[in-house]
Amino acid sequence: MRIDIITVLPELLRSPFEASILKRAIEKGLVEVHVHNLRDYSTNKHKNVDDYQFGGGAGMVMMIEPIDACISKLKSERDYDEVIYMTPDGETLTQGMANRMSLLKNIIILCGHYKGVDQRVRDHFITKEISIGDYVLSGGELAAAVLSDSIIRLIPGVLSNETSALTDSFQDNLLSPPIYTRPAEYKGWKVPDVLLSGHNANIEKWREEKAYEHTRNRRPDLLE
Ligand code: 6GU
Repeated sequence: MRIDIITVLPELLRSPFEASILKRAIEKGLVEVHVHNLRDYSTNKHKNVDDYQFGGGAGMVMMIEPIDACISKLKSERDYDEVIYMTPDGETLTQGMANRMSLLKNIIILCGHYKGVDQRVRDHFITKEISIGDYVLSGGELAAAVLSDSIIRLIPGVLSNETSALTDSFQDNLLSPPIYTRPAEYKGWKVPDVLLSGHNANIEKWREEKAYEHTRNRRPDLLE
């Protein structure tokens, strides 16, 4: 898979891909992440990428020309499955969306900034608009990193057996059960006996019950 991220703040999109699972996925050649500085595609001598709103109103708008230049260059080099715009009024990201996107070959992610992009970008270039939740971030960069992480970790070969995505919270619309490691007792606080029993069927049954109980308490909406 190849992910091309277009942003006015490329520095915000370095470190997420330089550690741990995402770094290893890139090193293994399972994903390529290319970050493009929108300013490099500015079409005027001042290197502007934003301008005042028509009709007035506070806040700048990302201009269509640099975005068209960058997206068109990328599209001339390969086909893209989706051109995604990160915006708080997009469709809220779910595990199901991440699962489906992990099967794609090439995607572009455009990070919104300032007040957002000229509507014509959304009308003519964007195929999918995604939000990561009902709160407002300063820009789409952190949201793009969240989206990329949620997708990349699902690409076959990225996670090892020990870190398998199959037992993650949300993977079956269930939250994860409690987990423990050594010591088996700390300050009198004990690990549940069943987990030390070595009886795999009982352990599985316990985990399933706890997952349901936890989901019922915290996120009953997931069980509906
Ligand atoms: Cl994608 N962008 C911004 N700026 N804020 C957000 C978001 C995206 N998703 C949730 N809040």
